[in-house]
Amino acid sequence: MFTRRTALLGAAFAATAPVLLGRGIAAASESMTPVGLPADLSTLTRRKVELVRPPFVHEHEQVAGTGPQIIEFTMTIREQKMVIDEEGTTIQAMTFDGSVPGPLMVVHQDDYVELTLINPESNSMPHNIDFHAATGALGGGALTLINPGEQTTLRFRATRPGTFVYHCAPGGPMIPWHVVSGMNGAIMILPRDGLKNEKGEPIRYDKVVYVGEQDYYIPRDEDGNYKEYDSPGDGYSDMLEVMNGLIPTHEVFNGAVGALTGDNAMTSKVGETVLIVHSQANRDTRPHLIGGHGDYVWETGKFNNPPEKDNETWFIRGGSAGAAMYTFLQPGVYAYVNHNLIEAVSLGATAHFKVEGDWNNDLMEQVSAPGPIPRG
Ligand SMILES: [Cu+2]
Repeated sequence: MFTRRTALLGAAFAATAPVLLGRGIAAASESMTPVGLPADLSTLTRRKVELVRPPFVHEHEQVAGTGPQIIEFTMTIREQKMVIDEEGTTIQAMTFDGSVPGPLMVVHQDDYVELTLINPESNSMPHNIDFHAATGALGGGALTLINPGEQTTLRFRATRPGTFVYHCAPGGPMIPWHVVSGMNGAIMILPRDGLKNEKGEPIRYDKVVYVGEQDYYIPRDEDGNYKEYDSPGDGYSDMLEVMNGLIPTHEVFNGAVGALTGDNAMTSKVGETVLIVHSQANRDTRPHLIGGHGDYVWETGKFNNPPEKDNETWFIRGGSAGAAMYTFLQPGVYAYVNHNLIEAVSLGATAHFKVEGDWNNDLMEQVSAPGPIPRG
């Protein structure tokens, strides 16, 4: 039967099938219902978690207080126009739960992540979700492709601890287009007994923040002004052209230039230990905290590996999420940047931490203020 579903999905895949076949991942375009023995989860308890907007992270225990559980999440896909810089440039964004990046999900190793993904009728595109943390079926992408007006529930076991990206991956050029239109986020899977330092000793954070870095490719008109579109589909071919040049017009934290600076700055205080989870679903980046360090850094984000220590800058590979832990030692405003400084200053990849507390003159002191050179 020819339904609206097959019509929409058919349209999406007609454009993308040659690319998929060419790369040998044709399975992506076939509807697939895996057959296996039903998993017996009857002894597990369930817990519902309300997701929150980044840079904030939902409440969670660092050390699991129980055995593995089924953790239930719901995300609604929102296609929405967003302003992405101070000049009012817009994008017809595609988002998980209305934010770029989507919310950070936190579970423990061996928990079951059970996500209900909703694609409201008001949207225009099919979407899905590929969890880098999950095993099989394109990270869940093959099982979650939904049209506007549909929803689906996916469950996977969080077998590997670490920070991992999730993103939309509907096939062919739709994949990078949806990702650079905002459809990405991260999940943090904590070891059941919490994080550990390089000696295997337990360490804790007082606060966790989630910074999602986003490259945008906004088309310009003949006069060089950024173009606006009425829907994501309207801008598709123009944006594909800019994307294929591989030079982003914007490189931002949490969806827009200034989303984490000034009044939107993240906050901390001297003596507080902050875990910064940083994802980039598409492109390499190199976070740096100006005037601070990474006390412990899991560059690749995978907690079974000992953290690096005392980093000045760390590398987040495109398509991954890393985690850095730092205890602030001095008050002030710290810029947290992508240390490609052109991207930080000219393209937008800058955030601020406002840190309260007392200055430590032993760590740094202005011995004499700037002034004229004394005449000899
Ligand atoms: Cu999508």
